[in-house]
Amino acid sequence: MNNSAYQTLGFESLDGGVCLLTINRPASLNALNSATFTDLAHALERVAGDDEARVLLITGAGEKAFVAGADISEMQAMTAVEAMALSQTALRVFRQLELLPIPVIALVNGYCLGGGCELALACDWIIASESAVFGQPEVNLGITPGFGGTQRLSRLIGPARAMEMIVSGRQVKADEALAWGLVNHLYPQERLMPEALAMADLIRQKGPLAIALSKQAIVRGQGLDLDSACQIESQSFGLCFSSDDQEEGVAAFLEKRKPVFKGV
Ligand code: DAK
Repeated sequence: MNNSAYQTLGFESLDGGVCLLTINRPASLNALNSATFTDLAHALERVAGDDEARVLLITGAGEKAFVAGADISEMQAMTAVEAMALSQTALRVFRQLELLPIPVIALVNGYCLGGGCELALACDWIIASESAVFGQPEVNLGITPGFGGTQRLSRLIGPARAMEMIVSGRQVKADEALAWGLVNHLYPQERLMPEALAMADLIRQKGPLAIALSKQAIVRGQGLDLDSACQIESQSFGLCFSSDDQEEGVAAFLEKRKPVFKGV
């Protein structure tokens, strides 16, 4: 069912708790403008407040691009103060995305450049079509990445590879992105959505609370030293033992049946 009311996004609730967000500005290869960030913030609130939501998929409309960057036409007349305000908005929205309590998968179906690559990096992992192209080409425009790219890209693929991508602005093809660990899996374009839905189906059968706590430990642990990060894990682990889901999961295993999790 398409229940989208957005100017720049498609928002659909599919069966099995799957939410699908489609960046929908195909005439500009789904470039992110200010309206997109407003729409995204609102849509993410909806997802966060939806108790039935289990997985969020994010993709781009059409077959040519996931997102070809921030909208360059909007940048032309921007003052320094406006540019920083936009960067702050984008950082806030991408962090909102990163902190959702459900897994978020980016389905990269073509160009994934600049702000588009930064959007994909704020998702939990990326799957891509074999023809996808990644890049941080901001240096071509005389600017730096401004939506978290210098940090999230370095953390994911290491500083040397991130440095190469960012200072050269070169386009990285899908197979290289896979080898570098930027992408988890590559599929033919037409398999991208079915494979994402199959993964969503697998996730949906697991305990939602355990998923939310695992995700939180991974995301919040990224910025911490090992000892502090492991403390988050330990507390999450302990918390699970106050949940119905933990009782159900263990009982189901011992009774040789499938668990029925409720997320509490
Ligand atoms: N913004 C606006 N329009 C774009 C666009 C973009 N990023 N990318 C493509 N388009 C538009 C094209 O202008 C064209 O529009 P029309 O001429 O048809 O009206 C249409 O999409 C189709 O594009 P092309 O005709 O160029 O298609 P091609 O197949 O020939 O080339 C391409 C595809 C992806 C290689 C090419 O379009 C391209 O190089 N696009 C730009 C890629 C890029 O440089 N992206 C921006 C990276 S920089 C900020 C913080 C961060 C950022 C910005 C500001 N602040 C804090 C203020 C981040 C910036 C970036 O993302």
